[in-house]
Amino acid sequence: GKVRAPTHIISTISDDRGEEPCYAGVPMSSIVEQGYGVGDVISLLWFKRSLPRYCTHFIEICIMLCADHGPCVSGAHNSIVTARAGKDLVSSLVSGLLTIGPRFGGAIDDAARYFKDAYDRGLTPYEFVEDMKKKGIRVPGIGHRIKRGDNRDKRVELLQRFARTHFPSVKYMEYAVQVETYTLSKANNLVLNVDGAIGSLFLDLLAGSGMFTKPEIDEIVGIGYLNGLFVLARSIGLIGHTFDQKRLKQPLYRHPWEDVLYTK
Ligand code: Q5B
Repeated sequence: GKVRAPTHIISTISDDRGEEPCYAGVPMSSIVEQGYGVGDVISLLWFKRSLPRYCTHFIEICIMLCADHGPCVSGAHNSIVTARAGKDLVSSLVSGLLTIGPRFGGAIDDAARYFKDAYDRGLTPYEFVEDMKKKGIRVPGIGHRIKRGDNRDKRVELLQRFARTHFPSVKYMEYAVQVETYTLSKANNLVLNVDGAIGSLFLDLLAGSGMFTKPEIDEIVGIGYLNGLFVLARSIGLIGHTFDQKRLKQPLYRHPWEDVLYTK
């Protein structure tokens, strides 16, 4: 019989060999004609399944409200400086993206990991936070540079309101809120931030939708899919900041001496 040459790549999410590209087996004509949105496309290409409308709507809300947070945040600042140095779109974009990490925007996966572990082990918020403190680890998803207990992040409220209305269960999110109540009793800046809200609510989506098995949830949380939401969303804003600087013909950026503490 025929001997198949060994392949060097395995791919399971898309196929462009036929008349039209397919995402997780769904042809492009269905995607367009049935009015799929970007949440559905993410479901197909990241999770390899069609998710219920409330899940894809939630994904789209995450994308919309993480798309930008003004010119002063780390990512936008880098993109602006890079664009003003005369670099191209891709360079400006990636220079902003490279700031996404454990302190800025890239705490979603760790928030999901730590909240899931603590909730599943039945730790009280007090035990969880104090245990993290003993280990010298900041609670991912908690804390913000400008948001405070008396100046909450509206984005977090919007996500919570949507989930309380549409999700079958919000047990992980309610746990994160209890953690926030405890951390706020320690310091006023230790609010549940947008990373923590998305991390905890995505756990609720995974566990409550009935679309994922327990091993699949563990794999998604273990691999770390969720920072991808912030990376994807914030790319929209970083591209916008790059175009803005070029449109405004802004000169090379140089930081003022007065704003540097020169010391030995
Ligand atoms: N402390 C976010 O810190 C920030 C603590 C904590 C226990 C914590 C910090 C943090 C975890 C990572 C995280 C996502 C670096 C943030 C985002 C997107 C964004 C951004 C934007 C957008 C802020 C003062 C005291 C110290 C600390 C203690 C702080 N956080 N303790 N657990 N989590 N969070 N990142 O204000 O005793 O004085 O030494 O790492 O979730 O990135 O808008 O900017 O859309 O673009 O610099 O919203 O919270 O505070 O470092 O001066 O700390 O609080 O140990 O205690 P800050 P620090 P002490 S959302």
